[in-house]
Amino acid sequence: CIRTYLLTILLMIAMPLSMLAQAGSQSLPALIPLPVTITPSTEVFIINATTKVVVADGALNKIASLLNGYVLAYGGKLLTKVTAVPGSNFISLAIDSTAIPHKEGYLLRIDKKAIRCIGHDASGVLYGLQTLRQLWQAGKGSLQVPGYTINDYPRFAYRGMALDVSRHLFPVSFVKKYIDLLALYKFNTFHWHLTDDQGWRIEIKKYPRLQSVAAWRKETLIGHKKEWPHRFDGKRYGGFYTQQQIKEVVQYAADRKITIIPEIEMPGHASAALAAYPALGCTGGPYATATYWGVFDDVYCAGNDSTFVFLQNVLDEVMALFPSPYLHIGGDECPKTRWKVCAKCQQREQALHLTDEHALQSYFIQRMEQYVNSKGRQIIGWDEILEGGLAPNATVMSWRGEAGGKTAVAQHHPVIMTPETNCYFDYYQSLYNEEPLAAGGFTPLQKVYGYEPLSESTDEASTKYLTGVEGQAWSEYYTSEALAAYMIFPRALALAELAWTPKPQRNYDSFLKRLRGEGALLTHEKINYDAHFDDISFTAVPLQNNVLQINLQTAAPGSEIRFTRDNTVPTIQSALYTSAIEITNTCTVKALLFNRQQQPTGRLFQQSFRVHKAVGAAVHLQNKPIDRFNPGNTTLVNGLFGGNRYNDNQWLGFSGNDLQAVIDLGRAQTVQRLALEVLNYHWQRMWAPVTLQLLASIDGTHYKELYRQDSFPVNGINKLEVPVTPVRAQYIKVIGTNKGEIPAGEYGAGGNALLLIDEIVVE
Ligand code: NAG
Repeated sequence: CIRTYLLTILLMIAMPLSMLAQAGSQSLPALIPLPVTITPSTEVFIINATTKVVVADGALNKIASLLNGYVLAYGGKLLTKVTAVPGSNFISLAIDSTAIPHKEGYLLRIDKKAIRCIGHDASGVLYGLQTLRQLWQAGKGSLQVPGYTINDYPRFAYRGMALDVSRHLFPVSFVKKYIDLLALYKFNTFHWHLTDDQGWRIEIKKYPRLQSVAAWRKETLIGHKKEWPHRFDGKRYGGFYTQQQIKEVVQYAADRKITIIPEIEMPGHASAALAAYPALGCTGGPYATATYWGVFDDVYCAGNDSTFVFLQNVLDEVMALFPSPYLHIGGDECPKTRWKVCAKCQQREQALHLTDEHALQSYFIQRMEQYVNSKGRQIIGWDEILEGGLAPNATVMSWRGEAGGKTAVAQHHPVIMTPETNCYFDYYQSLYNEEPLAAGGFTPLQKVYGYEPLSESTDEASTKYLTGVEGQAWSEYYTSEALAAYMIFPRALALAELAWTPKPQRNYDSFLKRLRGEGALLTHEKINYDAHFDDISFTAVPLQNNVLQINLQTAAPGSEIRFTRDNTVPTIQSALYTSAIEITNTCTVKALLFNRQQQPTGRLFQQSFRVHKAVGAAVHLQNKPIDRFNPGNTTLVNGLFGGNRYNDNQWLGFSGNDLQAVIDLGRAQTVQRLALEVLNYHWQRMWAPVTLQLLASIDGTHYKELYRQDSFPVNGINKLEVPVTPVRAQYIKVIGTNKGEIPAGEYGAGGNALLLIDEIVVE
């Protein structure tokens, strides 16, 4: 079609330039996201006290004022706005949708006489200025800008970041700062998660108890929920944004070309609202605003019409505050426990011939969608809204992987991808022990950067309905502004580049180089970002004959790694890492980075390896692990134990089938000890096996049971160390019976339990 043709032509023009930029990536300016094309020149423009801002177009007045704010913040002087173009020393802002064909696109030209910023629209102009803001070097009273011609436009129309203010509340000042940063990195959507079990954060005038009751919780859980017994801080916690504050934030965001999508959760995650208005629940309460994290059985009653009246009234006030064409109405994690036994819900199901509670949830969402649509707005929901049938006009936010997104695309619904494996910024970002407490998963910067939405599908429908990506900032563990910033940045920058920059131009090494430059800007913006992205990382490769090869890596330029294996902290005298280390005994490798001045930098790397008889042995699995937990069979024998950042690529997971692994030691040996780990973490659908058996065989046919265990009491990682009467064996078999279907009343009830296992130690 003509569009693809034009696109191809454009790409042909764009490619050589961008490749030029790539080739000289050494000299790429610290721009994030990387623009489509950058052409450097040798000229320099100086922004000084006499520089004029040319704004002929009234629509750009506010943007010109923003520019002034940025200039002032970086040590420049207030610039005078004019309408006529002077001979030189000016920054001109203009909209020209013919010259700049892409929505939100811009052309920024910097030479010694002037800076010209032309946008397709006002957003484009603003983005040009955000690029400018990343280019200039602050001086005393003036700013130096290196000469460039930059032609730029976004890859995706939807570029979002969320913030959960229910679990922890952040002041308006923080929200504004966040919006500033989102604009700086060319995001155009802020998804504001305003209600949840642990607190209702938006003033709704019609329902004062949402302010006096739902906005408050008695106390807050300390640590992880899986730790037992639970400990609470004993401090009443809460608050909410007044409608006046919300208006102020909405305006603030609009000035920065950011749309705010408010989220009002339904039918689940509703404990706080139910605490205020117990008649909205199936049992009538009493209920309390939740004091810990997770999923709660008490949800809005779907059989009670007053639930819908309440939610419609709430949404009326919400729509009056937020001009966004989209409203997020949640839809995730709604247990059906109460609905199953609620007379009103059952009556509704019968009256409407609904097959089950999923259909009832679908009815709930569709009824709300109808209402929202009748007000000229559209809904967005988490991918659970697919279950039981999608509401006709809904947009799906795919978080439990990409499956929901793919299904919705196939049904021709718009989709926003935010798979938790790559886009959840409440997960740990490194395997270092000193990371602050976070949700269980592991999402390092590189994994965010490397995400490619719908990578396998190239058909037109997929690309057409995939509107963009979003990063999630769930705040269970964001106990302060500084911690929130630490968890969100720089992962949000990786996402920004994924959302904006053309796919062929994305390159992690180039990103890291620019990120190091960007650090100064983030520091200037007083953002407590996580600066550990150059820390040492490692891989462990089991070789034959029980040898373990350890590779240490860092991207830090000009740094060297020194390491020890004797448990001491490395010094400048310790061994220099030049190539892979081969270890043949159980030990802890400690390593440190030393800079050009031979000073240690970064955090101390330490990792224990258990070298045993099965390291490097062949592993045969009877059943295939599920994709999400299938880092390869050898991870069972690589001397490393899976950790509590359960997607650390060590655990092997089985869903809908049993674990049956056979380790072939290559020759008969004496075995006197076995060890392994299984994970029991029900809130993540992870269930230890019903029965675990360890067997040994000399010929691979006749097995003898060495050990059997039927209960795994630890909430979390169950570590088994099993001394056995010495036996000659070449084959070790491990059988774990899967829990199967998750029982009623448990998280994910009715779905498949996950059986996770790591490292089968044979000694
Ligand atoms: C999910 C919940 C969310 C929670 C988060 C923590 C979604 C759509 N729902 O269980 O309320 O804060 O994970 O990672 O993410």
